Amino acid sequence: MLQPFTRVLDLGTGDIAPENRLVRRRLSDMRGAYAEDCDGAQVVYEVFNIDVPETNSELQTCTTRLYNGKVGDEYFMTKGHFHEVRDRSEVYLTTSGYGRLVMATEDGRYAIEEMRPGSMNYIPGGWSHRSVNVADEPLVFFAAYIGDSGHDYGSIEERGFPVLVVEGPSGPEVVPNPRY
Ligand code: M6P
Ligand code: ZN
Repeated sequence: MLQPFTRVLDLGTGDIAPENRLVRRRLSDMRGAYAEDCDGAQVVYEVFNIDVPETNSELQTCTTRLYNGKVGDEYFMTKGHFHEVRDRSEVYLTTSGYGRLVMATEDGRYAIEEMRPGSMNYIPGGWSHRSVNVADEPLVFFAAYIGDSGHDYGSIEERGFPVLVVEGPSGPEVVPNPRY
């Protein structure tokens, strides 16, 4: 049995004190994710994790700080993943910034939900998920998911999501993904 514990989350920046593990993804880690080529050391997002055993009796929790920026007309976004254990669900709570949560099923259905301070997005089992920063400031959100979920990036790396979120003349637009 785990010992109870407390962490302190900075709602504006997403920093967790003390954090156990930091994942940092740069443009060079996102190659192939955008229609246009990207490369370089610029940081796209950071994930601050609180590590607990990866079992279905625990909840994994983390915050993501997704910076603002674009590659071509596509906004900075997370890689996106299915859970390895497909039926595992997840909850997001946005604490700062504005974005879109793009979700898709393996048979090609998709859903897009808004992310803004206070929004709680529920991601049911079976839906892949990617967050997209559509504003001029970092998007910060807290996530909690069942401990044994795992991350499966395979199919997303191959064909992406059914739709892309791009910057249009009057703001964010959802367009079909030609590669899907
Ligand atoms: C959220 C959670 C994490 C995930 C992170 C970044 O915080 O869903 O599990 O790792 O976003 O997304 P990705 O792993 O797709 O790069
Ligand atoms: Zn997930």
